[in-house]
Amino acid sequence: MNIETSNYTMKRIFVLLCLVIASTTLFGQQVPKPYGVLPTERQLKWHEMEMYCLIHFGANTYLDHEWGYGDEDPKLINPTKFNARQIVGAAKAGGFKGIIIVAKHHDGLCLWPTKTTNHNISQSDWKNGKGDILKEYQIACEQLGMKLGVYCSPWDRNNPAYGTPAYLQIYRAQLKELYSNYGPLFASWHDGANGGDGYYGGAKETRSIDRTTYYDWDSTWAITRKMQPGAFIFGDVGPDARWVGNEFGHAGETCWATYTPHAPDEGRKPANGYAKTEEATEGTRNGKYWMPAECDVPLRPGWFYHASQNPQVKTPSELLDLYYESVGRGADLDLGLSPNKEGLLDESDVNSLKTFGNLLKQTFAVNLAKGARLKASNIRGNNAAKFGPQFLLDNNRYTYWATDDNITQPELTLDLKGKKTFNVIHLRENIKLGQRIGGIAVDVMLNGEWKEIAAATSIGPNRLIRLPKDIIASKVRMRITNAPVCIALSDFGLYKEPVHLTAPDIIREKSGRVQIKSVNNKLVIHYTLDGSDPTLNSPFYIEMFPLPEGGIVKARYYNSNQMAGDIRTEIFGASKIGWRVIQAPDGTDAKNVIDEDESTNWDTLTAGLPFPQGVSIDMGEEQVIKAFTYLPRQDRKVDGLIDEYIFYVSNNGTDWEVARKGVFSNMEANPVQQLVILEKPIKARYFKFEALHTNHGKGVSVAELGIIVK
Ligand code: FUL
Repeated sequence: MNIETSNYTMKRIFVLLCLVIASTTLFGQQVPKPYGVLPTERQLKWHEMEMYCLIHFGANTYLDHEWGYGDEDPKLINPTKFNARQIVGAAKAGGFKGIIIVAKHHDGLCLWPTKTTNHNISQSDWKNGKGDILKEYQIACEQLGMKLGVYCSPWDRNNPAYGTPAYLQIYRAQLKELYSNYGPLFASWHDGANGGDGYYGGAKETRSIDRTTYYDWDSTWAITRKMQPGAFIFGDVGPDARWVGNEFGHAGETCWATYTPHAPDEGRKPANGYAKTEEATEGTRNGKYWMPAECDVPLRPGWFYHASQNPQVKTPSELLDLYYESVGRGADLDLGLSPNKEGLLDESDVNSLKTFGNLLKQTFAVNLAKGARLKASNIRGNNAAKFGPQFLLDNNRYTYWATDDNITQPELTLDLKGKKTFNVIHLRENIKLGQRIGGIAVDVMLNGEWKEIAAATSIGPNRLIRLPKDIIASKVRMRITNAPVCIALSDFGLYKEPVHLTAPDIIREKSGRVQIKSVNNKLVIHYTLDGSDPTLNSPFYIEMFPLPEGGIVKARYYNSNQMAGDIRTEIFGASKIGWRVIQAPDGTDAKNVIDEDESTNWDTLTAGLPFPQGVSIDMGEEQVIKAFTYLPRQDRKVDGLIDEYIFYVSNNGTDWEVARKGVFSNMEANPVQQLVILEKPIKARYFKFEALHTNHGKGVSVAELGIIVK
């Protein structure tokens, strides 16, 4: 062989070798093809946040309202002790990563000194008209390492131009001020409540807008993108995050990050305030957009502060439940905080946040799967260094275990090297490659056999499975049961939620007696009737007791180690024993409004009756009525929610005197009990509650009515 031929052969061999090496390594290194629509960088950052807060404060705080009409005097606002650090610090202690400030709510009152309208904080006496609430939050966020976002309500019940094209320019100018003066924002939040009656500069009329066209959202989003490229935009239909469709804080058990929004009327374009939001709770498998769900829910029943709701601050365990039902299902949690008239969060709110934050920290401090021997049924291209299951345990959301293209139902076994006790399972996909997995199951080895302990559907950015009891096992198996393509799973965790005693339920029976329900007979219950927090020295609860005038009942569990649980507080109105309905609209039976049962309603929805529609009650004896309560239907259906009412009293059941007339706001999104305090206590034996209007105008549906005498 001459030198030339040998050179030629050598070259060919070399080229061939390179090809072989390249093809094996290429295959072994080729990342799986992304599946479906993908999140943007901005959305990835949003997913990483998981939890933030939404802060409502304004004229409503002083007037005990949820929605202002638009004619409120800015002078009402005077938060003498306002301390943004206290509020931002409490959110941080709860594990939240940022706060969104309601800079302007539907009443149009701007909490920053805007140049766009006089209806702003500079017209108040707070800091001699020199204050800027947004600025103080910005500084507090910077100091505490928290992110800042803004909510500027598109619906403005104060602005005279609302409903005309001129208002749109004002609204955009407001956004521009917010985008320019408060540093980098992480959120631009836009609610869907739009149009209706209002002050509108003195016009006092109803203004409706076409929700699909009026706001020309695309042009507004272009401003947001240009001025605040890092901010995610929230709305009913995104574009970056969608409303989950309720204000209870629940995502669907199955919840896809992808979503195809639909308009209520076929063929029309969905928009903010004009979408079939009930579909958003679950989202859409293989949906058109990456538009994950945000679960917004207030820490108290309402979004604004109401002293009457002080006993109803959600307990740490209730917050934990919400966490599993939102973040645990791949959504983000947006928790509403409501500073009081002084501009501070009440101590009970601060404490609940703190205990919740500690519970989260304790639960997720140690991944019990760490250190396990892992065995995967398949590893992509046999390339363990790049796609092995060890990446499930490295605390990195984007490194992952992947399988070969044709392997869609792999298994992973974990030898925990000894018995471990856990009650929470965590899974996460590398969502940079899309939402791929549609079902998983988890087994543990018990007496030499695999036993399924959990199963779940959508995984995506997060899936937390809370087990009903502790599992003790040394071998765990995870099976992918449904995936259209090969998997790219980034995290697997086993955790132990610490023992934390939830609060017992307190109910009043039809008999008028109060019952404190125990879920566990190893726990004892202590309770109080004077508003103080129960301690070990408070009376034991043994049996039901009467509470004829109503009042405040507080109860909590203690375990044998004297560990105290969360406190449940219930406020009862006068007992309804001896009450009877003396009048209700034709053909309807209204007894359910006084049966002490939240799950039964009186409704006139199909009766086709004109408004007003009311029910009159004889309480059997004279009472001193201080306030009344209206509990709307609690079955999550949205017809028959009363938004305008009259409350009458009478001493003979025939001659009626108006005691209060008013509106209930935000009933569709947040149908919680409404408490209306009368201007002065009134003595009467009869009362009548009349609906002047309901949300869809069809008829009424009422779960319960009550009166407060103490
Ligand atoms: C809703 C509003 O109507 C409520 O008042 C509250 O601000 C909530 C967060 O969004 O759409």
